[in-house]
Amino acid sequence: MGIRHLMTGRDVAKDIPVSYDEHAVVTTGAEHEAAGVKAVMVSLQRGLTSMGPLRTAAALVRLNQRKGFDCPGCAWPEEHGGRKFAEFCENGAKAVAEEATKRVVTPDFFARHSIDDLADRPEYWLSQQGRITHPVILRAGDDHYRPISWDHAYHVIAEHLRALDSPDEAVFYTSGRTSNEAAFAYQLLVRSFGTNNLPDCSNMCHESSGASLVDSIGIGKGSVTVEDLEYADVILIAGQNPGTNHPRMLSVLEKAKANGAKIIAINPLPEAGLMRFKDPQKVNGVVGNGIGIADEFVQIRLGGDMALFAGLGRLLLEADDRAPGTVVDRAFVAEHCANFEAYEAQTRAVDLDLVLEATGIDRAQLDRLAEMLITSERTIACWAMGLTQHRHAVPMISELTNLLLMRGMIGKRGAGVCPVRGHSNVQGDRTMGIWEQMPETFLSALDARFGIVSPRKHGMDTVDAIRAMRDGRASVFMGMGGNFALATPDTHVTEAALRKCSLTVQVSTKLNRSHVVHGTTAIILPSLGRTDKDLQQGSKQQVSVEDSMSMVHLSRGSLQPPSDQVRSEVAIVAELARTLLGPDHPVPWEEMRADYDRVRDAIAAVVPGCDDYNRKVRQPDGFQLPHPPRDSRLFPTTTGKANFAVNPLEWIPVPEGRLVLQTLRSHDQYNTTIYGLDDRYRGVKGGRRVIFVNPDDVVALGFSEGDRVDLVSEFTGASGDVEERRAEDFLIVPYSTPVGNAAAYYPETNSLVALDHVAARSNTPVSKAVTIRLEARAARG
Ligand SMILES: Nc1nc2c(c(=O)[nH]1)N[C@H]1C(S)=C(S)[C@@H](COP(=O)(O)OP(=O)(O)OC[C@H]3O[C@@H](n4cnc5c(=O)[nH]c(N)nc54)[C@H](O)[C@@H]3O)O[C@H]1N2
Ligand SMILES: Nc1nc2c(c(=O)[nH]1)N[C@H]1C(S)=C(S)[C@@H](COP(=O)(O)OP(=O)(O)OC[C@H]3O[C@@H](n4cnc5c(=O)[nH]c(N)nc54)[C@H](O)[C@@H]3O)O[C@H]1N2
Ligand SMILES: [Mo]
Repeated sequence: MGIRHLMTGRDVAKDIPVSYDEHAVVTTGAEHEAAGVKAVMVSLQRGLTSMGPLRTAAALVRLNQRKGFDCPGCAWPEEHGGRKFAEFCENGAKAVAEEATKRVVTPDFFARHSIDDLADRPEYWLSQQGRITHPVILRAGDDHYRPISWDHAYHVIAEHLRALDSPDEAVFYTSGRTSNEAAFAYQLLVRSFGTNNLPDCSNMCHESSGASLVDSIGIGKGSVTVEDLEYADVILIAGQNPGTNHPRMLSVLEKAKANGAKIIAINPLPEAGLMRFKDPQKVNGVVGNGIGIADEFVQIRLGGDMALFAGLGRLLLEADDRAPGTVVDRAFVAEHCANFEAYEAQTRAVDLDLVLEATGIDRAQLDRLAEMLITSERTIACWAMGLTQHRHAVPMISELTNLLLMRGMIGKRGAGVCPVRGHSNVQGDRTMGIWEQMPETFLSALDARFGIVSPRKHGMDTVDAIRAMRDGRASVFMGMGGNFALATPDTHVTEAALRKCSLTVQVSTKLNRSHVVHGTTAIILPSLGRTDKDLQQGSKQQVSVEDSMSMVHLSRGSLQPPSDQVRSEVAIVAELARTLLGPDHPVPWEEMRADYDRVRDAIAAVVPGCDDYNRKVRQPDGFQLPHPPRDSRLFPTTTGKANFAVNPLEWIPVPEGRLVLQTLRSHDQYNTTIYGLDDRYRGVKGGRRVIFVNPDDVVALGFSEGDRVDLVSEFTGASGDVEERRAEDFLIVPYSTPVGNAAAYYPETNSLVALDHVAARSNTPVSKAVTIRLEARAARG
């Protein structure tokens, strides 16, 4: 029997275990195919358990439909030409169930659970308590969050912000679910207040892709559309696990294959979605054996991709020597590219033995891959966190772009670069100005539109913001969504940094670690999510989002929000702005809150490519933002051409007796939100504290399957000293991964990632290459 909450009529969480044994892990052997009937069953089951039958039906019929809401799962685009009924996947359905759950976290909940009690709870438990229904405050010295009125909450925040010596002592984080309207309003508030401290989740995600692509092609976004994938001859998928993280991509890949495309999967792990796939939307997918996705599975060593791309570059140049002009697209290179000669000189000298060592693959496979690239007339390169979260991520991605440029594979049908974004609107948030270093053109347009003076000094990104809070240079933290405490690296350092703040504010849908790791005063502001109906003064509002392929379209939530005390992110920003900036501030905050069309008018005036925004987003499938390389082979770089990048070759040798660890997602989580304790595709059930190790390493390091170990990371800091960090008690699971390379789940392993271990140029934490040693639990007594 559930307890009905009086105010909302929703069920209070009742069936989440209060504690569970994280080591009750069962391994069942990895599955080699993704989706299929099981996926549909899992999604329906999750929906029914957390939303009940009516909300499940209401939610799933509107998911990714023209008049419905954008899936809060990933940023993979919807297909055009009339979206299919039920364009959803298992993990999209889980993301919806997670948000549209009927469970609620009420003021009663906070009265029952002290902050110390909550701080001891596992993240899974916190995630599963339900939607937050009321604004609450934890006052200095108090041990419970208590209800607070919205107005009072805004006043407390404004007082803390005004008390700072400089606006630069405040940090305004954004996660990637925030709509374009909310993001635009938020950056306008922050810049009106006087700082560019706008770190976002992208700093930990595709920042390396942006940094690399801006140099290479002049714009930090992907150059292909979904349709392009269907025309491609060859699709590379490097460092991405689409079966779990972008499942709808698999149906597009299936179509591409039916049209004759060959797929090269470059990954240390044989991920289920890359090996075989059954489309749950199709009868043959449901009953048949599914199709093998990868034509070539390149089981690469962690961080070996740069060497792979450089080695392929050399083989392509040599093939061109044998048949001049057939491999290198001389006309494209001459007309559109700069720095080819330097690239050619460096690439001809690449040591192929080193390439084989760095990648761990054999020469025959390298030759086969080169042949595939040579014969392909249309090549697309897709990638995600396996490339972006390395020390050499930026040059690694540039090396991949070099390969495409050499063959003229940008700005034509069926070819191009495709960084596959994570959060459903992370790309849109950037377009709207969530960035600590927006260009002058954007800032001056913003100033001209509103008569404000935006600050010009660049702000802090995520890693710099943690350093600033740690060192007392920033003391107010506000998070627009996300889970800063747990998504960031070096958990102990980050938690201590947040605890030093005078105020932490979280705008959230659900409870997470960032609510219990708090400043002296802490406030939680509950916000509407993507699926919720958004009424402002009785009139229904819609928001817009941008997907991974620059398509912008509307999203309309339709479900009953968790309580009448939950506000939209736009409303929260506008109301805070009025309190903080005063009634005479030149931005018409109240008008924008009351009618989001007014926010969109401003977007049209300020954001490049968004003119006539209100009309264009209302087109049935929205509209596509301009992309000069894709649209007309124009490259807005410093040279005005596409630049071949020349960088010293880097890779990751494994020190003696050590392993290089990647931290990644299970099939049952959304970033720090843990949906469940199983990773079906990798054969893990009932727990998350596991480390996947090559069977030969298990033996060589003196362990056996099922041993419990501590993971100790070793990082050489600036002083030259080796710093150690420890994550305790993981179960060894022998797994198919290259010798010397291991894998374990994020966020349990974030404490192992040193704050200073970042990608050169993008400052992205190196979450995919942590040097560790294993220590037997028993040895420590
Ligand atoms: N269901 C679900 N969907 C999600 C998310 C989620 O947590 N759950 N998160 C969203 C977000 S924010 C993001 S950014 C994306 C993340 O999507 P992914 O990037 O697919 O996520 P990861 O789990 O980090 O997986 C990284 C993949 O890269 C491989 N890899 C690791 N290191 C290397 C390397 O050095 N070289 C190569 N070639 N491969 C490597 C890993 O084996 C793994 O397959 O997904 C988004 N979608
Ligand atoms: N070790 C390691 N660390 C990583 C990564 C990794 O691969 N390895 N990946 C990195 C990547 S790619 C990313 S993107 C970051 C993710 O970092 P974040 O985006 O900060 O983390 P999430 O876990 O996605 O945030 C989940 C929380 O967002 C809130 N939320 C959800 N929907 C909404 C909404 O609509 N509105 C509001 N206001 N709040 C909402 C909920 O309260 C929920 O608890 O983590 C990074 N950290
Ligand atoms: Mo991400």
